[in-house]
Amino acid sequence: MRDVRSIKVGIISVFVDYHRRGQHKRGLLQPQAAPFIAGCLPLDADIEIVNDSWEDPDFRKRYDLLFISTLHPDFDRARQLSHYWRKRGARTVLGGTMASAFPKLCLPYFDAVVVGDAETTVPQVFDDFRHGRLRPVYVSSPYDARNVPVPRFDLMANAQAFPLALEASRGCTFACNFCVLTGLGVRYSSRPTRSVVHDILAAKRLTRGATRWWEWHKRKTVVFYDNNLGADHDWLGQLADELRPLGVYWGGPITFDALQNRDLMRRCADSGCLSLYTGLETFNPEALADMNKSHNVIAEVRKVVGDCRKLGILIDAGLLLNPVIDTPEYIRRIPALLAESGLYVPTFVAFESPIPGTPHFRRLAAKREPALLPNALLRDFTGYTLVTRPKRATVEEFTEAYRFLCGEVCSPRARLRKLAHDLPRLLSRGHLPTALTDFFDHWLDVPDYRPDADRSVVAGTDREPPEQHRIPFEPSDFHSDEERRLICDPWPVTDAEGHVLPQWLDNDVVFGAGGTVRAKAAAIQASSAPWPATGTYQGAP
Ligand code: B12
Ligand code: SF4
Repeated sequence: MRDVRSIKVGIISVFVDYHRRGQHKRGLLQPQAAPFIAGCLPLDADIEIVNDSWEDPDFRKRYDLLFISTLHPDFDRARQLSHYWRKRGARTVLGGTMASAFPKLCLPYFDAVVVGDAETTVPQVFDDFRHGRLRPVYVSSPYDARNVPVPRFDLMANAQAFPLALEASRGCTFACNFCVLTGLGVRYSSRPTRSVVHDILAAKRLTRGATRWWEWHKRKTVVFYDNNLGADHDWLGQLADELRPLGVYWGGPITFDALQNRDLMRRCADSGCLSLYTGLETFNPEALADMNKSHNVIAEVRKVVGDCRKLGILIDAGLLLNPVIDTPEYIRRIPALLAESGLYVPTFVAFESPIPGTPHFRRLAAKREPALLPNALLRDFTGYTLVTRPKRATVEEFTEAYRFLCGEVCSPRARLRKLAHDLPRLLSRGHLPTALTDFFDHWLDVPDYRPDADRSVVAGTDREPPEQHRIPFEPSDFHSDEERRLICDPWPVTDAEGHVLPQWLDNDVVFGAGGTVRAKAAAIQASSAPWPATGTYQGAP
């Protein structure tokens, strides 16, 4: 059995720039899986976190045990990183939504794959590794708030804008068709509000040395990384009441029904809430119904945004374009609809992406006529490359309208109009911190999601992300050309006609009612057949 302190542990949150510029994304939201996983490990373990969206990994480093977290479209890079470090002696463990949805596909490229949550699995993985008995698949136990560790806020404090970052609940009560959570199984649990407060105080302590004197915002701002802070209105009200004495500012994601609850919003505002993000998705009722997102009420958007602003809460919203329902005419009207609602600038505009494993994906895959575009690669499923065939326009018309929309809503004019609209209203009511947040969000930290001119933004033909070739492999890292291909070539999802490849239809729902892990998921055994079936990749020694 190895001594805990002698094991060099790495945790990488993989990132590929979905605008395909090969840039880092030092925005306000950073992946929090790594500090969370670190919190599940012994306190005296030797742990290093690499936040790939903030900075490149140091390829000279050596690890004994490497945890890798990835979303679906970043999986090509996750596979490459795993191979690189396996060749250099590490054992690698994959977790996250892609691993949970498709463990059997992932397994050949990692030493172990984790299905579900980190709390109960990571300690087992670590213990098994110490004893030299790492198993291929680990499946989490049902969510239990008592198992949630204090994240190691200290280990990523320098690689994110707001280090006081944590989850207060897990899951969501809704079941939007496009959502990865729906694909994994609808579940929701909240933590006792006191333990959330406990973690915030711990975060302040742990990050004390990691901020400079002028970075007061880092010490005073809490960002919740929940899927939906407002799934239980009573609980959120209670959390707000408990946050109030802390004197912090806070923000997080929330569903529209909670924004409509005026009393709840007042309690949130009184407790320091400055901004809330909501998945508005669309102004098109037909598209909303198609997404199964009936909790959004389009006719109420202007009122809700205005009411929250009066309380000093800034509402940010993301938009999705539904290629099956939306028309170019509708897309071109969006800037006017955004202005009418008082939103002006959305957090992002993306194509509704049928992420493999979701109900939306399965529904499109089941169509007799291919509903997806030909030669779509897994890396195309970011929302910033079109993968669904538009139904009411040609691909060119649809992508043209998308480019027009991005140009309009990212323009300095749209941002100035937003600030000219909001700032007098906020300042006249004395909401200075919210006005500053608004200014920061819409002037200083605006992501430019206008696609570069040489991108097609269409699956199968879009520009390659530069990260695809950025791992410094040695020729000796591969036994054969075929092995190099299996590791380095991007994974396809559809064939040359747009039919979904069969391996993407073989996945199971993980979570059952009440957050239980379904028997089928719990019984997943190590796959003996590496994918692709013709491949000979047997894993690095
Ligand atoms: C921060 C964030 C981002 C960040 C960082 C992304 C990242 N890698 O996490 C940025 C801004 C880059 C981002 C972008 C996008 N995101 Co985002 N994002 C989030 C958010 C709000 C928080 C993620 C987080 O840190 N959670 C807290 C940690 C502790 O939990 P967790 O990540 O869920 O991990 C748990 C388990 O999965 C497990 N786990 C995770 N990794 C590992 C690894 C190992 C080894 C183990 C053992 C366990 C494990 O441990 C955790 C506890 O159980 C989530 C919503 C949410 N609340 O999860 C959406 C979410 C992940 N994003 C989502 C989407 C759709 C997007 C966008 C497409 C949105 C858009 N149109 O711009 C883009 C595209 C991303 C891409 N690469 O293609 C989806 C899922 C996408 C997917 N493919 O799985 C989510 C779930 C939101 C939703 N409900 O739809 N996002
Ligand atoms: S409300 Fe958000 S988190 Fe909940 S199912 Fe819909 S998209 Fe997913």
